[in-house]
Amino acid sequence: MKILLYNPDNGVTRNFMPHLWMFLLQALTPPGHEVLLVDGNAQRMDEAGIAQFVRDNNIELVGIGAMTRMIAKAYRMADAVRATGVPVVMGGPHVTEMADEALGRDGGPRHADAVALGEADATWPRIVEDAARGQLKDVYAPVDAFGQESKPTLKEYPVIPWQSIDLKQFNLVPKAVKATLQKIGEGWGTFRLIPVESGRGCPYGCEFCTVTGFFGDSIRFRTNESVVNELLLLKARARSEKGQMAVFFIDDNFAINIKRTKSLLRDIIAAGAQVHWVAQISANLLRDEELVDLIADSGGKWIFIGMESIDPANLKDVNKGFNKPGEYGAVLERLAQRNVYAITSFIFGMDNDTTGVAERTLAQVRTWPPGLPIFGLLTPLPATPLYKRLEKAGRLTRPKHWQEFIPFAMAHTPLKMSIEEAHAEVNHGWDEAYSPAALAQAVESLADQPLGYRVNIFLARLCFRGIYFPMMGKMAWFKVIAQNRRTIFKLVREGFKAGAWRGRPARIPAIPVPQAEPVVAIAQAAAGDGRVIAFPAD
Ligand code: B12
Ligand code: SF4
Repeated sequence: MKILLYNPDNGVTRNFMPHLWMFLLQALTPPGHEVLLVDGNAQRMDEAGIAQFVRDNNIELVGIGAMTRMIAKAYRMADAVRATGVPVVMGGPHVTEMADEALGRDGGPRHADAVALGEADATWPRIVEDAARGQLKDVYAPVDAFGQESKPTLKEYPVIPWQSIDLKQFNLVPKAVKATLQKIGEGWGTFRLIPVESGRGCPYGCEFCTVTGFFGDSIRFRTNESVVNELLLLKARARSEKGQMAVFFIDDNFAINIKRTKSLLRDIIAAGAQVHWVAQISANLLRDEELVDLIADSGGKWIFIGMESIDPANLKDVNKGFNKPGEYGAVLERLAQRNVYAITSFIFGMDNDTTGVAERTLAQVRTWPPGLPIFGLLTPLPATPLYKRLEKAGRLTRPKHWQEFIPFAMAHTPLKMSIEEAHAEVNHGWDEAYSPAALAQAVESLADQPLGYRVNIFLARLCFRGIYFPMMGKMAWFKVIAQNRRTIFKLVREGFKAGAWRGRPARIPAIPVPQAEPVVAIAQAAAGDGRVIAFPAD
């Protein structure tokens, strides 16, 4: 059977990273079937496009996975596929909670022939075999022989054949400069950010988050050996094609068991499996100096920290009281001393927020080492404790907000400000944090560092700007470049000074950039491609 696994685009940005579920299910597909992958963020497709693709490639089963925010598009694409007579199976966090919606059992139209609930590692092979026999069931639940919910232990993790998977659609290096960049250093013809998981589950149960409900509160880990081997495979692939590879450890809290994280990082170092990596770690776990040393030594460059709020009352409200705003600055300084920087994520529209929350937050951010702040709005995702609380209190203004997804739009009214005021706060946060003045200041704060570091933070800020202000197309990029011309000219001028790119850094480069390339060339290359980066609110 020929199977297509499809992930819909998020409708706003182009994602910088493929989705792990596709590679995982591909690796778990029983022999004898061919699996094609299409990530809508890398290859945009509309309803007619997917129907054509299915017909042209004689696809016999389509699997679609989606988060809540892409579900409306996912349903439209599923409808288009089903209209061709090909069955659709859907999975992922949204349909797990809203299976009746996907199956048309809630009075609405049916979008999926079958739904895979929860983690599908064990059910996917059954789904494929049933589909091949033409006997798909409506619902596949991960249960053991006694009907009890069962979760994969991850001890027997499949080997994803990174050496042979077609990764063309995920190359972040624009085609126009690929050949030139291939010749620089060890080669920059490709640059990919690859998702790797080392464990699943989170015991913290923050009110707005689906993870504890979906993956459970007990954590399961892969063996160190299996993670190290995967990194070695990725490194070998990058080397063989004269390119670069970085890894996003997508664990929800990569250091949730500090002892185990340290042992994994030590094993990575011992095996020479270091790659540049990004991971999500909560601030409370970054108090450990030895852990932070190991993060830096094993290739850690950016840590995503779900700070959410600088107001302890807000944090308590959403069951995230373990975050201590008073220690955020020290945590970031500890990372920066090792040249590890942070993506700091904030949520506005919490119940204790009042107008001016963005400016109060920015005032704190400005006192910290340079990083990548991101701002979102509190969103009641289905089946979360937050959703249930707001529903019970009759506070949901758009109970099925996912059916008409609007980026950065609230679905309930916060207690101390209006929805419009909350939107204005998010707008102010992005506007100020990514203004030409803020970008110049971030670059300036690394004045004691070799030029490459300043180029890194500048480019990273430019890309992150695109999460809120989509920069799709050349014109949008040229406008941004024009607005930031002073900083660019300054960097270029410095680039021509003898020794500007050398010097012993007190800090290690953040995002790897080919150091010999003038910054304008890199920025223009990015402009041609228009790709931007998006990160979650933990
Ligand atoms: C990595 C990640 C991202 C990446 C994007 C995805 C990517 N390229 O990998 C980035 C960093 C960009 C991101 C962004 C966001 N994310 Co995110 N992200 C994650 C994270 C941490 C890991 C995803 C992952 O790979 N998991 C591991 C795989 C194995 O699990 P899985 O995807 O669930 O797949 C399994 C099953 O669901 C099932 N399955 C999944 N799909 C399919 C399809 C079929 C056909 C079948 C049969 C089975 C199946 O089988 C898989 C194997 O068991 C998850 C949390 C988590 N632990 O999952 C949040 C998560 C998915 N993100 C979430 C959210 C809310 C967001 C944001 C909206 C946050 C924000 N406020 O901006 C943004 C959206 C940005 C955008 N522009 O799209 C929520 C989604 C909840 C929901 N109900 O939709 C999650 C669950 C985290 C949370 N806090 O609740 N995210
Ligand atoms: S927000 Fe992060 S720490 Fe909180 S439950 Fe979700 S994954 Fe765990």
